[in-house]
Amino acid sequence: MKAKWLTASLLSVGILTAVSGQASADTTEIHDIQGATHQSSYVGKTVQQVEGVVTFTYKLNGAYYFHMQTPDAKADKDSRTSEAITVYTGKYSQDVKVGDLVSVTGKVDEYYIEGYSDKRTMDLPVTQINARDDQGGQVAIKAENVTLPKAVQITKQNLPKSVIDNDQFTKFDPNEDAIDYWESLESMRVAVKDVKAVAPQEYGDVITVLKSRHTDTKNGGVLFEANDANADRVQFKLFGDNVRDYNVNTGDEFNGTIEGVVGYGYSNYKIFTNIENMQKTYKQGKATQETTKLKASKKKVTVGSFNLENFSNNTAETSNAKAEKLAHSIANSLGSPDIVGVTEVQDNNGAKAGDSKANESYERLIKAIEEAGGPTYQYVNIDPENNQDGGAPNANIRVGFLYNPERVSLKSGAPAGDATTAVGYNKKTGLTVNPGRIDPTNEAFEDSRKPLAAEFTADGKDLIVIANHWNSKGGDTPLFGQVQPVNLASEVQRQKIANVVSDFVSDVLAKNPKANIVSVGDYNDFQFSKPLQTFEKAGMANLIHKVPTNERYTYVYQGNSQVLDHIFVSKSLKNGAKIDIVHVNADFTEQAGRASDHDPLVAQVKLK
Ligand SMILES: [Ca+2]
Ligand SMILES: [Ca+2]
Ligand SMILES: [Ca+2]
Ligand SMILES: [Ca+2]
Repeated sequence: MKAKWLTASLLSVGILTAVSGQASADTTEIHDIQGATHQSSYVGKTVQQVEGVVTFTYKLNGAYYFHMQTPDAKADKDSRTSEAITVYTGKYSQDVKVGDLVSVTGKVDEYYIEGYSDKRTMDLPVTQINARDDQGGQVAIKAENVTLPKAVQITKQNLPKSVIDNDQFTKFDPNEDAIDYWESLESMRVAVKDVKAVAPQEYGDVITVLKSRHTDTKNGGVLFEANDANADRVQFKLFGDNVRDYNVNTGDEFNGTIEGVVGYGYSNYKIFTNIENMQKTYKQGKATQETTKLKASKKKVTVGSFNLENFSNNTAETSNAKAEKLAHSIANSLGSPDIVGVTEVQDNNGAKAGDSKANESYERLIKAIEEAGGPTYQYVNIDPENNQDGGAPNANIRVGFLYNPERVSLKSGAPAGDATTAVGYNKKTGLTVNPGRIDPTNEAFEDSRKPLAAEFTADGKDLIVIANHWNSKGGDTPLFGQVQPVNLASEVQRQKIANVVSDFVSDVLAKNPKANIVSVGDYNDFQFSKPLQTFEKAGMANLIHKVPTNERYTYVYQGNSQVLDHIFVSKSLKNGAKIDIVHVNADFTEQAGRASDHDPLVAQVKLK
């Protein structure tokens, strides 16, 4: 069941009766406003002359903010109540600086400062005082160069390890729930010593864990698992120049103490700090881009899978550098697989205009692979109907195949399918259209990619390959969000898609139990998820289970290493099948060589 935190917390603290008389002019302290709760009981009230020391000043999206914190001598004895608050001053910067003791008058608000368009229904708000002088607010400086309140040390002892929330906000227990822990420190000065990055820098954020904590992956990341969302990740939001160009990769270390203030944005609590504080403690880690260990074999077929992250022939949107890096990955890092299932191939002009033809996009990639030393691939594609398959408007992302004609051929006989014709299977002749889309008019695929099936021939044997790009996780509520437990809203459609693709392979396997089938792509879900377990039950073994645990990820989301891209094989191919995830992207920034947000993978099978 999902519970709205707002309702739960309102009920639990009984704020409807708790506030009367608290907002008198000279006694209101920040910890009164914050309370031991996510939702201030002062919302909507004007507070007068609240005092605090300015600890951090910044500008976000054209608006000015500062954090102020109660001097230590006046703090309450309750570690659950934050002693700091965010002050919003609007379009004009108040002339305050770090170390000023200020007195602030303004209206208390729980505000969604920074986030996606759905932040009001997904995220947690930040308690702030609106001190805009054009809205009745006032900020007065009482003293300068005041000693800053002591930073709270974030340590292995006090940082919750495994629970984000386990009580739907009915209990405010910062010792147990990470979501309450960070809220108890909201806007406050904190310090953390010795951390290591579990993701590459992105959008100016660096996500870490304490250095003393074990990590799971070969490059130093932490795995997202069925019962472990790594509650103890520590995220930094960097301020300063060129923070989005800061080259931090998974496994890099920060040795020393980093101080900052706690904020929240884009679904996560973050420590706001200046980039210099990270730079002066930085030590490069050991992560390097790798090359597949699978050795080519004349008797076996290799099938790769690669999400190209919006690749088109529009050089204003897809740079030559990106094309070259993707091509190098396919030709060299993946060892030029005989067949590559590709996702997020856009139409020729990308998002610039409609028209879903993609011949130039494929030709661009094929030429780049050739120039990178790979074979001259051919491609298999069905153009979708314009703007019917989701993704960026007018870009018409779709799945397709590259294949090396020196190694495999597209099986002849059946006509090519089109955007709306469903592919079927005949035991004697194979796919009824080749290539063909799987049940493309089924409502399961509304505004999403239709899987593409193609039948190849290698050494006289037939192989059906399916390329998938199931609907994204958009719509799921965030881990550190207002809906607890997390609501996997997007799984509903993926389950429908899983059922349709499962029906297709079940039909093939019923007619031909020995059929060679490989299904690849970006399934946008985990090996332990219900949709992917459904697909396994249809007779498709997920080769991901064969990948060593420390390499079992193709994507890093908010510091959690996870598998979204999978390769499944039918029973006839399972024995002896090999798989390798080739880590060239997910752990790395663009400066370090990232070409896509996903790592590619490759499997090797012996056709029966
Ligand atoms: Ca307190
Ligand atoms: Ca708060
Ligand atoms: Ca709890
Ligand atoms: Ca287009």
